Amino acid sequence: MIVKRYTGKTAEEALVLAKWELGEDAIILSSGKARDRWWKLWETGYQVLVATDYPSSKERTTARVPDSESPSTPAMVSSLEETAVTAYAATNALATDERSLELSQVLDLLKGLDRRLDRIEGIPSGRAEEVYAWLIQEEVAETWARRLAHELVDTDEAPEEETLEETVARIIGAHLAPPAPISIAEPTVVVLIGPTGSGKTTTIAKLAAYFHLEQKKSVLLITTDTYRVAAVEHIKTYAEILGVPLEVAMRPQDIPGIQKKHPADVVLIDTAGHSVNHGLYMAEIQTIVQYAKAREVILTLPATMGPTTMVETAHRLAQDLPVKLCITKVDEAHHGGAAVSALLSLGWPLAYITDGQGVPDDIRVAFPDTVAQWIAKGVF
Ligand SMILES: Nc1nc2c(ncn2[C@@H]2O[C@H](COP(=O)(O)OP(=O)(O)O)[C@@H](O)[C@H]2O)c(=O)[nH]1
Ligand SMILES: [Mg+2]
Repeated sequence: MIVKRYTGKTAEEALVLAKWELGEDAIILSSGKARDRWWKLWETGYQVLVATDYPSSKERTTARVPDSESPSTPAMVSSLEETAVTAYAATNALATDERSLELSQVLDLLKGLDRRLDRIEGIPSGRAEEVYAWLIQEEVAETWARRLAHELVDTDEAPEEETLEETVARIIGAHLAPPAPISIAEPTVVVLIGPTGSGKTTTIAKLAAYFHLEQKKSVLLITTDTYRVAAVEHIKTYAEILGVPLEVAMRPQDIPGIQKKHPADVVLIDTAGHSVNHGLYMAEIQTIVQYAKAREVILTLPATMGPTTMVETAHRLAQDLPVKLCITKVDEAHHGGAAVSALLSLGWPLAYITDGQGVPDDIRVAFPDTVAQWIAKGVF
């Protein structure tokens, strides 16, 4: 009897190897994640432990059968292979029809795998691995890098002469929704929320400049950030330069009165940034959105944040509001992978990307191609 271990990227791949070498009568004794780390890129693989009675059935009879009187202990079982031999002997005791059922299940699995392998043949060799390595280097979260690379293996289309950068951009772009910038088809009220220093006030100034100077719309700025010294001065400076009114709302309840006093096509409301653990702030966001009758809530998140913090912060701040995202400071992030991983995990609409401190220029509508190229080429 032969008992052998086969390792592959997936359990199916390991099985095919086993089938090729040991033939179709081979029986799986165990399967699971490989313990060693030989598979460098993917880091983990799968292994199956397989037995066959080739070359001689005589060996079967020599396989050790555990003594039912003395339960096996770790000391008795010196290796995985030894366990396998024991298990194989036990398998022999199964009814023949049970064994053939097991074999037919394995064969079904292998047939499915053969079909999958046919499709894989169309992919340039090693492209999925190259894409995976690229994504990891760009600091895309490991789970997303793995998933995107696997999708590349699963897909039927593999355009010829596509460069690696183009492949990376294509698979990321396919996951991103069309951009969702502020709609000014009718008068609108927009509240910006986000952690401290994430770029709310600067982004408001950029948006105000665009709507007022380029789109020739009437714009009203309201700030509810009365917590920080100089916060009001900050936004006031922009309002004066742009020539748009700015009002300070000491309480959310003041907002409707202010809106009545300054009817405008676009009302942009600035908020203070607090720790997401600050319960009062979370409640205040809700109250501001309600009093302002806001049509849109934009959450600014810096690209310099880690993906996990980004996702957690987004969930905490957004609560159940219909939030659109604005990824700020992409010019400061050495790699775009963290932000893209967070975007992919959240799946929320992305409105804008900001890439500098400059008002009004450093903001753009977040087209999937733009974001994808950021990862693929490190440029916009
Ligand atoms: N590099 C870079 N800096 C930015 C960007 N957006 C905002 N900032 C800077 O980040 C700092 C905090 O911005 P601010 O608008 O005050 O954040 P707020 O606390 O959320 O209102 C300021 O120094 C801004 O100039 C950006 O896209 N890129
Ligand atoms: Mg601010």
